[in-house]
Amino acid sequence: MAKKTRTSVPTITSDERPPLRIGLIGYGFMGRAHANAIHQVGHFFRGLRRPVLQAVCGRSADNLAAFAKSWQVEHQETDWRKLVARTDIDAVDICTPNDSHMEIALACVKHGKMILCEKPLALNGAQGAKMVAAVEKSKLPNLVWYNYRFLPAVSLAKNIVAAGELGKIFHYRANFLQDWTISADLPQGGTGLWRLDAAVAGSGVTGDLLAHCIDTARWINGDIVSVSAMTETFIKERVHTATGKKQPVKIDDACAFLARFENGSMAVFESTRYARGHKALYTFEINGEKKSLAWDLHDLNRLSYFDHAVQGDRRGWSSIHCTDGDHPYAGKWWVPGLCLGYEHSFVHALCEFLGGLDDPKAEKRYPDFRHALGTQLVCDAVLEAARAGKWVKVKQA
Ligand code: SOE
Repeated sequence: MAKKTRTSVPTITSDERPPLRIGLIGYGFMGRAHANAIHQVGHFFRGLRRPVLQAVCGRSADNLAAFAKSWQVEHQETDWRKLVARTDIDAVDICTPNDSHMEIALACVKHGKMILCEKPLALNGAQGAKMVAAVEKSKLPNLVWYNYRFLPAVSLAKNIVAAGELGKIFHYRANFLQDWTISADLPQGGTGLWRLDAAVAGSGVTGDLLAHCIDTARWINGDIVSVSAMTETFIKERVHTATGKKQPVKIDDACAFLARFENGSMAVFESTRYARGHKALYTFEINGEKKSLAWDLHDLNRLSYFDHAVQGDRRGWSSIHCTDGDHPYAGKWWVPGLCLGYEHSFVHALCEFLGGLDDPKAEKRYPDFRHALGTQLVCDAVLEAARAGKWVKVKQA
């Protein structure tokens, strides 16, 4: 049986603490996912400091007003510097494109705000290291929203591995497959398409998708020490929305890498935006001496489980539907058997962060800036390995 580890189910019951007033920068897809988490968390995870979406910031006043109305946000700003400087805000949630994470985070530290930052931490490890130095010096709580680890089945996989049930781990493999950039007519840059512009995104699938796989892998299986990689940019030029002209595409459309973990296990990771038919297929599998585990985002409540101790004609893969009261987080929602979804991963991330405010010495189940820097350094090493065509040692955070 997996040892039960803490999911920040809070012990403090007083409601007298002041609310945690959050200012959200960015109201796109991630802004909605985070706003939903801020609204939901207190209804299902009681006893936490109550988060309030106090203000929202974005560049288009019309979109901003619509977002504020829909999510009942009292204050609006069109300049992020003003939002960060507000005295009625305790924490800032950064949901902007990657090239602005560092500047905003450093300003947050200056103004004494806690930070919740969308992934990846920054454009690269050098930026990430500056962010880590600043938040650690200030001692301000900080989180990076690597959300998938907070799904019950993924958290259960972590608990099973942490309890040593797999024995020696031999293999880790993960995929994150999409197909939304296959058309050569798709421009690069601008709302929604900044992920194709290397100056804004930092990298392509490596920082956007493999970073999720790396976060989960490092959380469950420990540090990655060396990598060898190949990347490809299938469409070499795209019209840039800023200039209207064709410009070279500098992101990686696809990346496959091999890795060695500190614990001696070996790994294969693959990600692409050119896997026709796949919209967002994140899968991983871990093979140990005694057991194996496998998970698939398209069936996100299930953890597949193989136990070598089961002998004879009953031996085989079984499937745990992680919706029962003793599965991570699940018991706080509905009755056993009813499913959770993608959006719950963000609610659980926030729950862990808020729980950590009450009990800073407890085991941290959420990725802070330092953990996210470790992930960023793996991404940097992967890109360097692909460029150089050789194995690269990963710098440790
Ligand atoms: C890209 O399409 C994307 O939205 C990522 O940016 C997210 O982090 C991932 O969870 C889903 O895909």
